[in-house]
This record gives sequence, C-alpha cells and structure tokens, in this order.
Amino acid sequence: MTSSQFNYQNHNLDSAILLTLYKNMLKPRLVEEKMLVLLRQGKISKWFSGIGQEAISVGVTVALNSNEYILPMHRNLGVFTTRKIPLSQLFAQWQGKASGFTKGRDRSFHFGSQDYKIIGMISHLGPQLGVADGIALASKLKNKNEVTAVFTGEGGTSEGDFHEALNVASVWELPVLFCVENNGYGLSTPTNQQYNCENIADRGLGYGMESHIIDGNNIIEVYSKMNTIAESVRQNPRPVLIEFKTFRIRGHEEASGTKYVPNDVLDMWSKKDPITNFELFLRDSNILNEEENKRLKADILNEINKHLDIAYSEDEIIPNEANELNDVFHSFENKIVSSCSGFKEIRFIDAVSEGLKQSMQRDNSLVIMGQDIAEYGGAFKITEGFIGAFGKDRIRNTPICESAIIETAYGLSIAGIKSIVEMQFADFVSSGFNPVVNLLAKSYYRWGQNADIVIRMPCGGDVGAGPFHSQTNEAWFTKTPGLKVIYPAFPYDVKGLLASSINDPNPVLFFEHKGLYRSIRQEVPVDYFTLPIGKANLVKTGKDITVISYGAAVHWALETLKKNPQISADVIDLRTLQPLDLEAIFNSVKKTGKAIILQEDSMFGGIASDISAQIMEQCFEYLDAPVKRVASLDTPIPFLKTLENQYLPKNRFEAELIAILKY
Ligand SMILES: Cc1ncc(C[n+]2csc(CCOP(=O)(O)OP(=O)(O)O)c2C)c(N)n1
Repeated sequence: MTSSQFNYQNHNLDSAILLTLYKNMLKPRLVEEKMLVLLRQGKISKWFSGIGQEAISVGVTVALNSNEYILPMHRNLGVFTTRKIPLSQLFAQWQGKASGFTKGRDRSFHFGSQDYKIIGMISHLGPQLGVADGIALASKLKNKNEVTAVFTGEGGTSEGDFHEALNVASVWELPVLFCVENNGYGLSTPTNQQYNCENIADRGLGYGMESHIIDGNNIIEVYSKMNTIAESVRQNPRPVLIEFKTFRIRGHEEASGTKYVPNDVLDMWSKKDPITNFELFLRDSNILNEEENKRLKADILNEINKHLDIAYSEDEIIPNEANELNDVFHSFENKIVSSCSGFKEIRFIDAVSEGLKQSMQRDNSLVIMGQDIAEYGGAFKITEGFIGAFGKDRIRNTPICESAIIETAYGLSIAGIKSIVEMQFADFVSSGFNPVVNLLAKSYYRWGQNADIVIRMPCGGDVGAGPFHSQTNEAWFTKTPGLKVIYPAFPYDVKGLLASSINDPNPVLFFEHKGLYRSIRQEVPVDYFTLPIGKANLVKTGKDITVISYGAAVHWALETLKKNPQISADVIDLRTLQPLDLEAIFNSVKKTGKAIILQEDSMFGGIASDISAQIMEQCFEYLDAPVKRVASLDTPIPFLKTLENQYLPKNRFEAELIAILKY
C-alpha cells in the first residue's frame, strides 16, 4: 500500500470518532457501488453518483446535532445514511415502493423526512438554499441556537436563488451553513464557464458573510472545521459560506459519462479518494486493522443485501385515482367561526387589514413578510401600524427577492411556523414563480410536507397602471394542482376568507383587486370570523340567465344589471377559484338554461374557458344557448386609459349579455 495523499496529522480527534467517520463514509460508497450494478440491470431508474465526495456529506452531518436540519442535494447519499435512515426505506424509495418517502410519486433524492430532519431538493437546485433560510429563521425566532446546513453544487451558485438566499441570510443574520460542493463540473460545464472569480468562497465578502475554503476530500479537515464553525454559529447566529474543493469522479448521472473530463484530471483526483486515503491513514495509525476493515465491509454488504430483499419483497403500488387525488392537499377542516359582535361599514382595504391583524393576534407565531411592509406600512398601507403591535420579528421587511422569500416561507412552514407573504403587486410573483408552482404546490403530494403559506396578491386593472402593475394572473396558478386560489369581491368575503386561508395548512394564493381597495364598502363583522373556502356566493337571484364572475368583474356585472332592470339574472360570485364551486354553477345553470362568464383576465386559457367546458359537459341538455365567455383582449394590459378601456371586457359585457338573452 502507498501512503496517504493527505496530511491527516494535525487533529485532536480520538479513535472512536475517526472510526465513526470512516464507517459513515464506507456505507454510502458500498451502497452506491451496489446501486450502479442495479442500474445496469435496469432495477433502478437513474443514479447521481457522489463517489469521491463522501467526506463532505459525512463530515457535515456528523458535525451537526441530530435535531438540526440538513438540506442535501443529489450527491449527498452520505447525509441520508449518516442520519441512519433504514436502507430498506431508501431502496423502496428508488424502486417507487409504498414504504419509500414519496409513494412512487418522485424519484431519486427528491424527498425529505421530518423524522430525520432531512429536507430534500426539488430538481431546480437553487430553491433549496432559501428553504434553509426559513428553517434557520424559525430557529432564531424560537431562540433555539440550532444551525441549518444546506448543500449546493457550484453550478447551482449561478442561479439567482443562490444570491437571494445568501443575501437574505446575511441581512437577517440567519444561522445557515451554505455548503458549496465545488466538484469541477455542472453536468458537462467546467467551472471556468460557470463563474468568473477565483473561489466561490470569495463571494462571501460581497454578501457581508464569513467564508471558508475546505479540502472536501479530507474528512478530518471537513469534520474538524465544520464542528468548530457549527458550534460558533450556534453561539453567535450568522450565515457562513463554505466552499468544499472536490471532484465529481463519475458522470453527471450514470448515462452521461465523463468523456469531456481530461484523463489526467480524473487520475489526479482518483488518487485523492477520501475513503481509500483515510483507510490508509487509519491502518498506518493502528486504528483499523485489515481484519476489522474486512468485517466492517462485510457487515455493510450484508445489511445492503438484507435491506434490498426487504424492498424487493414489497408489493408494487397499485394505482388508485382516489389515493392520488386525496393527497394533493393536506386535509383541512375549516371550523367556521361566526362573529358575535356588531357590524361596521368598512372599505375592502380595511377588511384586509383587519383580517390580517386579528389573525396575528390569535396566532402569536404568525409571521408576515414583504417589501416595505414594516415601518412604511406596505405599498397600499395595509400593514400600517403592525410593527408597533407585533414587532419586527413578525412584521418583516424583505429585500427585493420574491423567490427567496417564498422559499423562506416554506422553510418556516417546515419548522412549524405559518406565514403570509405580501407581493407588492401580483405581477411580481413571476420573480417567485418557480418556488410557488414547483416547491409549494407539489410538496404535500410528493412527500407529505404541507406548505402553510398565504401569498397575498394585490392585482388587477382599470387603474391605468400598464402591463406590469395591472395583471390579474390567477390563471398562472389555477392550473397548477396543489395550490388554492381565492379571489373575493366584497369586504365581508375578503376578511372572512383571509382568516380561513391563514388557517388552511395548504398554500393559498389570495387575490385582492386593487381597484376594490378604496372603492367598495360594506357592513363587516367587527370581530374575527371565518368563511368556507370553495363556496361561491349567489349575490343576486333571477330566472333568465346565470352570470358567473369573480373579483372586480362581479361589480361590473352588477352595474350592468342595475342599468338593465328588465334582465332577471342569477349572479354567482365565485369567491374561490381553486377549489371551484361547480355545484353552485350547475344548480343555477340548470334553473336558468343560459350562462355567461365574465372574467377580467385575457380570454385564452383563463378560468372562464374551464367553467364553460364544465357547463357544456355537465348541463348540456339544460342549455338554451351556447355558454358565453366575456374577457379581456388577448394582449398584454395597456396603460393608456382609452386603450385599457378597450382591453377590459367591462364595456363589452352588456351587449354580449343582451345578445345571449335573445338567442
Ligand atoms: C433550474 C435547473 N436548470 C437545469 C437543471 C438540470 N441540471 C440538473 S443538475 C445540473 C448540474 C448541476 O451542477 P452543480 O450544481 O455543480 O451540481 P453537481 O451536479 O455538479 O453536483 C443541471 C444543469 C436543473 N435541475 N435545474
């Protein structure tokens, strides 16, 4: 045997911990070697290799306490094995068996486990970092003195999410260990095409953050330094950026190979294998003898084979539609609270503000986050005075980073804290679109973790604000399973539904039409109350036609009917778009025989199209005319008032209504 590539000498670790580190590295290596065989046999679907990078997963995991969260990526099998997840459960996951973590709904490392305080990735890499911010924020709010460790590759550091997450963590002094595994390539892209600074750790300066460079193949260095850093962060909460220099020895995933990697580079890094080098050192130091080493390996191989048999012997999942549909949302029994106090006439905007305030008073861990919401009171002054009542910890001004804040909200939810995120304008949710539709929406279905978040969306046109401050973008979300979408039109509804949305443990997109904020008033209970989610409201009854609408358009419909008292119409205010109250729609259409749907959104792909299709499919024999949709033009929303008037369906509705009545 040749001697070790590393100088392992300067440490004060005892033999027991050295052996623990060795065993913990050996296990993922042997599991992987087995998986590579199974992959070739077609018994598992895909494999991302962490061979050669085990020291990082293991060193970081052993340095953390078992109650501290770790957020691994696709090459961090060592995190899962070091946290002692039974191998049979991991194998069941990769074979899509029911005892895995996702009931066959997601593959590879896309899962987490609250039992083991591991939160797995979504494919999009960067969002993982912001989730760590949320978990760390929860730890800080609960005065827990715990650290959170999150992993990314150097490729992931090019994503905006990386920048946003580090910036938020620094501004909020969150105890996050940002662990970058710089392994030379992001798929086929070498580091010099990925970033243009010498070390990723150098970026720490720009974020106002301490940073370190660690040899990721030297387990003693990884463990010792991470141990010191973690302990220091527990005492003095702050984010730390750690760059681990390492190398990806195998292909990006097994099918893609390593042709683009020069052979001498591969040879050089192969000599730096973290396990063979450490084994040599342990042998040279008389901490491990050959016999014991053989026995260790044999024990792990036995465990692997035994647990593979367990996973193989488990029955295949039999697809069942009801099971799948039932797992899109966390169950929620909305206990309806009625107000026993008096009513007071208030504006729509006051109802939003009161609803928020009363929920904040009832749940003293509830957090609101958004741009300019603290001292300034928010762009629409909805949270004015909140900071005095609830303090800076709970009313959090955020940097301009929708993505990281939505991810942070998800992290808070993982750690048991509900939150509300205010979009300054609904239009800007596009900068946080990925975490909404991929992280929040899919989380419960994928691995049973709910996302207890309300995203408030001040939306809508008729305010002369142009293409970036007037959109009503609910259709971006109504089509994504896993999101609830609420869109009230009256002060009473907005207050009661906001309280229900906050109670609901699922992600809710809560649309508030800006045009209604100061123009609509109503008598509203003074005290806290809730309303059912998913129930439409029949705001006017008639016999000739059913008018279906939501948001500001409900008021346009009511104005048109006021102008035309001869028309006898049912007017349905949907209030909730997802779930949609189809029963209310069908009951009314069966009675009137005609339906017109008025939507502020542009026509194509809006919810009116789905409602129309549902009516055609379910009420065809009751219809006396084709179902009519009236919507905005299929253009972006223009700024100039005359152009905006032409764009909106407000002025077309009357003629269309009369035409369909005459059909
Ligand atoms: C947003 C996004 N773009 C592209 C991909 C496809 N993809 C998956 S992993 C990967 C390379 C990641 O490189 P790095 O972050 O360095 O991690 P490594 O795989 O090297 O460990 C790419 C491009 C993705 N998953 N997400």
